[in-house]
Amino acid sequence: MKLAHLADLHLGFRQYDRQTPRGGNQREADVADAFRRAVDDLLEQRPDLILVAGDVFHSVRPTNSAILFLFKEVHRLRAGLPDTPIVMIAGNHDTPRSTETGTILRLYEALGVHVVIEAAQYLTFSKLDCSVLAAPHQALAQPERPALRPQRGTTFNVLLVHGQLPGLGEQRGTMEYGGAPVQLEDLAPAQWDYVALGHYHVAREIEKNAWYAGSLEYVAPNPWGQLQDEEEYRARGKGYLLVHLPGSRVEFRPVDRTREHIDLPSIDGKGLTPNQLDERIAAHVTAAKSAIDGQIVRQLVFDVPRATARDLDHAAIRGYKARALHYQLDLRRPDVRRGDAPGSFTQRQTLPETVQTFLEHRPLDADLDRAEFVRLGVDYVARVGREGEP
Ligand SMILES: [Mn+2]
Repeated sequence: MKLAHLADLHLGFRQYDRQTPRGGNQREADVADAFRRAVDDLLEQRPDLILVAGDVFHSVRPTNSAILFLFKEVHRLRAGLPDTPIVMIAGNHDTPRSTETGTILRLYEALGVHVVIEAAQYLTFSKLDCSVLAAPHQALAQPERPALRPQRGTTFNVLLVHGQLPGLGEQRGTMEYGGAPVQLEDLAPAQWDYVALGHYHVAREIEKNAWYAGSLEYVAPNPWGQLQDEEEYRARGKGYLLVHLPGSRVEFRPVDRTREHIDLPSIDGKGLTPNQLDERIAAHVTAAKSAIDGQIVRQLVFDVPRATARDLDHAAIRGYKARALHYQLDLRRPDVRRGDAPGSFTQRQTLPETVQTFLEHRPLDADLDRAEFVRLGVDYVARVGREGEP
């Protein structure tokens, strides 16, 4: 049999204030497009079983447009693959803090999706001679973690789980806060035909038969670090996994993205005049391997004194910002130790910086303004800090 393993769709994720012609958030549309392309590919590949390993939505209260979008796409899967069961578990992003809040994921049960939100649950698909133990975030976040072991009433036994294995994404801040910690011994990959993991956003083999599928788009945290993680693991961008059982041969199915993340080569600003730095920045824009227009671009510059930053050609920088979907000129002060990226844990951070990094990644309801939320949080911490001063 052939199963499809998807994870971390983060539908409804929003970023930057660029709008689509219809007035939606452009990045939200990008994330939706990636999933639509994955559905297109699923309809061609015709897996016998589809597993979605949590963080279906970016927030517990997604927008109506995100809810409707998923409804249409699941309906498309149901119509095209009527005999293929779909199993969805909740991740840390779509687990309500109180049970009374309820979860919109239940809506998709109306389309025949098997939705598992709280306790771990065995689902048996007798036609496939396959049983799935679905262990959502909530099940693993309990102090008493359930033993994740197969029942062995079927030929195939698959574990579907949303959790955080130690040691991943620590170097570049690419592991999200708030995941349920899980140990490899808890999962016991040798006991299973396959272990489908969600939570870490980079496709990653843990064991031959245990994988993180990764997200379908460069959603938070730290997409630049995710690119570096991919390079380290020789992962091939974003996509989902097609797993052939028995033997768990894993096939990565890349999913095209609407736009690229372009990390321009970093610049050492030490000793450069504002004019010289302007020239280097401009040269990198010109030399970018694909034009920056419509892309998401970062230019890191180390060792830039405040006065140099002030006297840069801000009109030119505004020009780059207008061309790209997002152009981030990341100027680091001379006293900041070199880290790979913002949010990198190798940097020593002040308390307000730590709070800022945390709040920037904390799951939020869709109707909250994150920039304002972060600003308020950092402001409160800074104020308390000042109160302690003489
Ligand atoms: Mn996630």
